[in-house]
Amino acid sequence: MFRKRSYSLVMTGILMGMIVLLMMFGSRLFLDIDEEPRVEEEKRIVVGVSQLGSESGWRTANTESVQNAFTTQNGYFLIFNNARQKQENQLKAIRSFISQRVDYIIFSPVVETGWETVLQEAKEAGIPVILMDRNVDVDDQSLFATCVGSDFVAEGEKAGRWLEKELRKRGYAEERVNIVMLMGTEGSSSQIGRTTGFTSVASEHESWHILDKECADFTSIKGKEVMRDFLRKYQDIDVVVSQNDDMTFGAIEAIRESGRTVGVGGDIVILSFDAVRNALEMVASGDINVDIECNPNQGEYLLRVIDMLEAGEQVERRYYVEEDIFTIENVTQELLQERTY
Ligand code: GYE
Repeated sequence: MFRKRSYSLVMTGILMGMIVLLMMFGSRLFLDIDEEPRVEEEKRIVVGVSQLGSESGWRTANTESVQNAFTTQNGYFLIFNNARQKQENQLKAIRSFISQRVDYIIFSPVVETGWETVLQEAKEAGIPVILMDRNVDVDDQSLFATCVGSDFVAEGEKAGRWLEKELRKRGYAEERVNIVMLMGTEGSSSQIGRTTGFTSVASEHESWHILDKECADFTSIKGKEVMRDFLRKYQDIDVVVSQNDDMTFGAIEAIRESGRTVGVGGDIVILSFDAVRNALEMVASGDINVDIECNPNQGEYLLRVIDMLEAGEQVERRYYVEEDIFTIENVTQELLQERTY
């Protein structure tokens, strides 16, 4: 009896031991399986990107460049938000990035003013902010780590210098030239810079008359509307300076509908900005006289900046992307084929 009980006790002990071992081993297995990706995820750098909208071909290319850079393969977790051209949406997105404790905030500010409070909040949370494409107008420069984008004043000046040369070439240097300007989103860096750059060159020429300048929000629809108004108001427009390709497409439609012609050999000279592929095709066919390039491929630059910040290196206050000028003379078939946007 005694023996029997001790036998069953031993058996129960062995059985329990086996169950415990199985549980330990089994749970170890499960832990190993889902622990590994969790470690990987932990190593990823979380980046919150507040894109200002999707108003233009340029913007679509810029978004693609960012999304192609901040991939999981590159070690990132990207939280992307499109603000649809509204500052309040950007403020909301940035605040949500702060509450999610992202590692970096990248944002393309729709306008330059009104960012102090939210940038202060990011600073207090210890999250570095990198500006992309456009700038902010703040007194405290420590509110952002750096900016990656274009020199918009230089772009505007390039347009002015090109017109100067073109008029000289045509023998019109001293004659009256009537100019209208289609401007981008009011208060945005690209609008401010391109306007400043172009008007500073214009102010050197007494014969240049800027008849009007109006905002058309960088969109094709508004570009067409504003151009239509200009054509109704002014009979003698010689030059259109349009601050992006999308507005240019709309403006050219309006000009043609009014019975006038554009481009090389046409009634109205067209100066545009961005140089997306559709526009470059129109440069090649002579419909747009000149396109001042604005480079949307900023993802790679942003990756490099974050690498530097991660390594504790000092970063510059600004990084400018490389940009060119296109006319019928240098838009080749190869360039058009290579253009990814
Ligand atoms: O030129 C325009 C876009 O800020 C450089 O914004 C950017 C401008 C670009 O909508 O197409």
